[in-house]
Amino acid sequence: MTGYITKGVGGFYYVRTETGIRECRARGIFRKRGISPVAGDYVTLNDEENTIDEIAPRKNVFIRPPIANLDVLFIVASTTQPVPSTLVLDKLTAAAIYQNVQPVLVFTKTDLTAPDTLAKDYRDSGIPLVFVHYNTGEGLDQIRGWIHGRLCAFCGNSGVGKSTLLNTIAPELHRETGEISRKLGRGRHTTRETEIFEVCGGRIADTAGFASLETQRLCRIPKEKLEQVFPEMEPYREQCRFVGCSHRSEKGCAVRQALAEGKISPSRYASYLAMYEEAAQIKDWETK
Ligand SMILES: Nc1nc2c(ncn2[C@@H]2O[C@H](COP(=O)(O)OP(=O)(O)OP(=O)(O)O)[C@@H](O)[C@H]2O)c(=O)[nH]1
Ligand SMILES: [Mg+2]
Ligand SMILES: [Zn+2]
Repeated sequence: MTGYITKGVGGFYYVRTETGIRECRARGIFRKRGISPVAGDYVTLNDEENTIDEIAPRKNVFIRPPIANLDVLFIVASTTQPVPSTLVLDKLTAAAIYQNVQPVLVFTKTDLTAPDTLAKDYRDSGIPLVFVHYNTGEGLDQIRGWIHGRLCAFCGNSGVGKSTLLNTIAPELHRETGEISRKLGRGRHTTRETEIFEVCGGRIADTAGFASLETQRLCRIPKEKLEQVFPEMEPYREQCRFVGCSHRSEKGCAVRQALAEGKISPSRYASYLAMYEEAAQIKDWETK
């Protein structure tokens, strides 16, 4: 029988199969090989022994939070309180793309402050944007559309409105919102297991900890690869005069030309430069 892992707790794995959820153990062989099954893994079960016998090749895998085969990462940011740092958003979108995950930027609290600046910063980024407005319902169908048929997760700072959004699109999850979540939730959230729920014709991984994605080793992007995780550079980077152009100050740089012509956003380009400098400081052995 085959299925996917919805949750792993204390050596037990809960596998959703055609006939419902099965509680299983993993075969010892995985530990010997240094592989641990995680939520999102597609697995083959041994029906007699009730063990996971095989893990299908993964599209991607994260250690913290533990999840595999993620399709979409919703990066939720608020137009006001807490005001987003575009550098943090750009690191998260870059880390997602680097791990073969589609980032989707979701802007909340558009009823309080118009998202004009953010809209301008990301208009040409090549990253899908969703503006959520609860009074008009704007954006909600777009979110549901992204979830349909995919495994998705949400990340973003405390207070941006992740739980509020989840409660609107999937009320059955009963997320705590506002002060209550922050007063009661902290300790529990950090240790909580990843769990996958089926909603809106797709799946949501209920997980905490993607905020630190950019600091994780798996997501450290070598400076030469940074141009690949800024989708808006794609049309220009082949046109630079020098092969291996780092798009920082070189003569004949088509990316800088596009920046000068207003085709690439200054805030996105500033993030590229900052990330390039950071990546240049990391020694090779640290990225291995
Ligand atoms: N006006 C307005 N308030 C919002 C919106 N989205 C969320 N809020 C409010 O912002 C506060 C924080 O929302 P939550 O959904 O709890 O935020 P969260 O991202 O889940 O926060 P953590 O669980 O701490 O990570 C709550 O008081 C919400 O009612 C919005 O679009 N407009
Ligand atoms: Mg919350
Ligand atoms: Zn260049």
